[in-house]
Amino acid sequence: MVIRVQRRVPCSLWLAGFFIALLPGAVLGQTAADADNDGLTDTEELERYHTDPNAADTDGDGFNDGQEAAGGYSPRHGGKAMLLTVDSDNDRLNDGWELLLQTDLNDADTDGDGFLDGTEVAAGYDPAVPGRVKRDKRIDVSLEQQELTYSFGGMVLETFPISGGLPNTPTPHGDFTVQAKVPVKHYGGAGFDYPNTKWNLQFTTVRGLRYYIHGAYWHNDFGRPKSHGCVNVSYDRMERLYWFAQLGTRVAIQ
Ligand SMILES: [Ca+2]
Ligand SMILES: [Ca+2]
Ligand SMILES: [Ca+2]
Ligand SMILES: [Ca+2]
Repeated sequence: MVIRVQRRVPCSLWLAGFFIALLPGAVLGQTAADADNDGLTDTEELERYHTDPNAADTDGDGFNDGQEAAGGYSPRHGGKAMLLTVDSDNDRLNDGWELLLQTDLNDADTDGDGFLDGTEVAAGYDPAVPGRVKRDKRIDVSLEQQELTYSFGGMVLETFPISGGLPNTPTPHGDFTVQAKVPVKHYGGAGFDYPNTKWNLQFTTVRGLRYYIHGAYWHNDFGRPKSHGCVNVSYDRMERLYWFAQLGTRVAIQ
């Protein structure tokens, strides 16, 4: 019986089995064990998500931990709390970005250098390496795709649809930087009036007109050109991008 099964195993699987046999049993056990069968390994639960490895639904909201994590929901905070909108350790860095940047979502100062994880990211320093180790921030806008991506140290934090300029009021192309952060602005012109517009990142001035990436509360048509030349972002996303961006952060618009 055993011999028959072995004969059916392809050569590549034989080799894989050989190398797996060389691994210490403890390592195999750690990486594979999922005691509560919720889709997250015990190690992921203990070291990354800080969920209960023996309870499939740590926050008791009816969805198991693995389902929630895969869908971008927090397995710790119940209901429809998203990983991007909760901050388990109150260090100003949301749980979603902590997982991406491999910091500890339950330790406010992962690298133990005296600065909160969120403070380090806001200032452009690596929160996982002690001291002042700089990481590159950049914002990329594709007008063709009507999409914005921003990254920290090469790690993409978010990608989402935007609304750039309409054909008669195009968004400038080029390599820019964040020149000013303006919390609230009043946009107005012929046929439009948008007071109290939040989270405005100025990136260039052309013929006396200042151009911004900013929140837009007056439409939900992201993914299609809509603006008078600025880059419109939905409010729920713009607050995080505004927090992330610093004066001098690169803005590439193509
Ligand atoms: Ca588990
Ligand atoms: Ca749950
Ligand atoms: Ca945090
Ligand atoms: Ca730190």
